[in-house]
Amino acid sequence: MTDSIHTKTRKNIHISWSEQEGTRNVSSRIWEKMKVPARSLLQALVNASEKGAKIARVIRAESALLELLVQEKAGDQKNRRFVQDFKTLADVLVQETVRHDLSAQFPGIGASIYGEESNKFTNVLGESISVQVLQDQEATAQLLCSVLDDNMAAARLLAKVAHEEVLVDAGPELDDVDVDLDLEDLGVWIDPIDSTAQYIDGLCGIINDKGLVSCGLQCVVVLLGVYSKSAGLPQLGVCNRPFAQSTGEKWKGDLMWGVAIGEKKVFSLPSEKTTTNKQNLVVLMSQSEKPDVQKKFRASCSVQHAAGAGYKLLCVNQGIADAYVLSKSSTYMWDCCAPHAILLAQNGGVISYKRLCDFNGDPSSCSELSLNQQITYHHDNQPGSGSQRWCNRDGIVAYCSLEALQAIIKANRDN
Ligand code: 2IP
Ligand code: CA
Repeated sequence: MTDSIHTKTRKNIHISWSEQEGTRNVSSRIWEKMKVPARSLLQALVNASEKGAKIARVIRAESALLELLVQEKAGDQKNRRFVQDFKTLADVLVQETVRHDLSAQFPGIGASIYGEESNKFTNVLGESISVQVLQDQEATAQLLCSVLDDNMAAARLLAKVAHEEVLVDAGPELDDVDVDLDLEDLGVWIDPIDSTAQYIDGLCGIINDKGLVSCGLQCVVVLLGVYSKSAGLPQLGVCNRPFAQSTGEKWKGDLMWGVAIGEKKVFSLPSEKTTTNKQNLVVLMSQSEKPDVQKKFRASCSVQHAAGAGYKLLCVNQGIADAYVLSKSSTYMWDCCAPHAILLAQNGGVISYKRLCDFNGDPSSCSELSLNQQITYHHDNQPGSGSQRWCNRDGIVAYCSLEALQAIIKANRDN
């Protein structure tokens, strides 16, 4: 988790946005608060997620970089000068690239971007370097070289993709995102590479009859979520799978986004969800879920396992599963914020597992529970220390609709 501090963004500056996303003109018009069109921010998130996905793919495709990842798996040659491993550098580079690109387009937002990883790398002598994307490719390459044990070839490859321009067609639904956001109220959670264990293993998962993979590169997701600092609720989310489909030697990615700002709910899939042949409610769980919780749900649901918190959440977004139930505190705000925004856009949601167990009302009245008990993402309000401050300590229950939540309440209670 980075040590970002909330700093006040400037007032009295109005940033106007051209219809061509990515073009910014700062005018002297005075506004009380800095407003940004949600559409521009979403397009920037989509582009940044794709750059993150590219970095993840390049590392697996380029032998100079893959070797570093594989060495790490073998555990025999850790970076001699720096304590951190290459996997951490890959994560941090994705995170810092997103921070750099968003900050270039939205001045002031950088201080409100929080990621899973600290960007400080420390060597055995206790000297530290902050990994950042700098003003140009060469400067970034030099900085990366210093944490890569002077491996300039690897540093140049990474710097090249970090500085590439990426513009993604976010789809026709983007036109419906016609609301503004208050820049000062926004916080961003980044999980640069979720399912890192699958990423390092690098295997191709096999799709089962439910449309799911239980493990493999397909479970890797870049997660970018924006939340409201005042309300704590997620508002924009982009989930990008760098390895969605294997086409021979190459991987093709896919992404999904959603917007839930007050009454404005838009997401990037057709409203008709994927129809898989489901007879029972499909509930995703971690392989390490408590046996008694698994048993309880197995009585009336089809319980499926898959790696990756982000991937399981995304499967609920995609209609492949109806819900994801986790009784333990093993997810963090950066895992959930982005897919949670998409679920809210779809009239689903994420509540804590504890709230599910505590709810003793009629299951048909679960709309109250859903309306008032969504998990929140406020940065400063969490007790505890270290990364535990940002964990979802009471577990999570993600559901695609109120009907699914109702069925989950019944399954949890009846058995
Ligand atoms: C992990 C990753 C794990 C998940 C865990 C997350 O994030 O998604 O796969 O456990 O909850 O925090 P599981 O696969 O059992 O659901 P990361 O890979 O970023 O550490
Ligand atoms: Ca994660």
